[in-house]
Amino acid sequence: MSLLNPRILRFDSIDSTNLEAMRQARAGAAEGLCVVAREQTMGRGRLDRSWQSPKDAGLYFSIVLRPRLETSAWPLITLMTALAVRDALLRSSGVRADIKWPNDVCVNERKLCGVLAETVDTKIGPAAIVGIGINLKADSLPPTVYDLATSVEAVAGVKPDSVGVLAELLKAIGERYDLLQSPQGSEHTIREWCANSSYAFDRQVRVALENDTFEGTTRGLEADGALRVETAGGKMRFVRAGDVNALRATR
Ligand code: BT5
Repeated sequence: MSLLNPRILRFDSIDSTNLEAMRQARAGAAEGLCVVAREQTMGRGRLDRSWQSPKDAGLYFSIVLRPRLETSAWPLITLMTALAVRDALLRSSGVRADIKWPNDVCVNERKLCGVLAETVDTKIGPAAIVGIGINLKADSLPPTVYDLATSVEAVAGVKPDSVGVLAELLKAIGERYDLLQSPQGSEHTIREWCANSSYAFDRQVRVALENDTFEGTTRGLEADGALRVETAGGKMRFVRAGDVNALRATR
């Protein structure tokens, strides 16, 4: 998918770019429609959590995709997007970021970006709504997330050029999405993810599931993107939803 000339809907303020992209998809929007807002009043994370989205402090972006993928491969869209964000940050701002399973892009264990991929049924078939929030400015993060977040400005030491970040993001999503849908695309995406995430192998983590918490060592990804975690008792568990946190830092 070439995103060199995408259709971008821009808003000064909106509830959530994901919600708007979902509304557009339901109304028949084609693949590649993008929504960008200067501020979100109801920015969303996973599991009904919120994404702090102060005005002009970050990039708040969503895109409508209509993937030609087996349903089992749809979770790879989140991993592909995190890779695209990593590419875009490197090319636009020289920032080297880590990827934390499944949807965080971090620097020094602090969250620089979150990805929220959702699915929606529409008259012309199922769509994936992929939302990306990237903190750009250093001084705008609210106290609630101050300790766990960072921004491109804080990491790069200069004010980021948001137009340049968006341009690289569109390019990187186009490339990574094409690769994911090509023959062997799933395997390729998983290999690339493992090569670019310090969480892929041999990382001591605590996994928080909806009704359970356990610790173990990461052992790569399953074909559908699930994180393999080996417990102290030698049992392999496959994490498909939940939060993963490192027990100690490596980078
Ligand atoms: C995410 O959820 O990280 C997905 C965030 C996706 C945001 C984008 S912005 C454009 C699009 N439109 C939307 O409405 N959403 C998407 P999760 O893994 O559940 O993490 C949420 C948690 O991250 C919160 O509970 C906070 O602890 C933390 N958090 C909230 N705002 C943050 C921020 N600006 N920077 C860093 N961490 C933040």
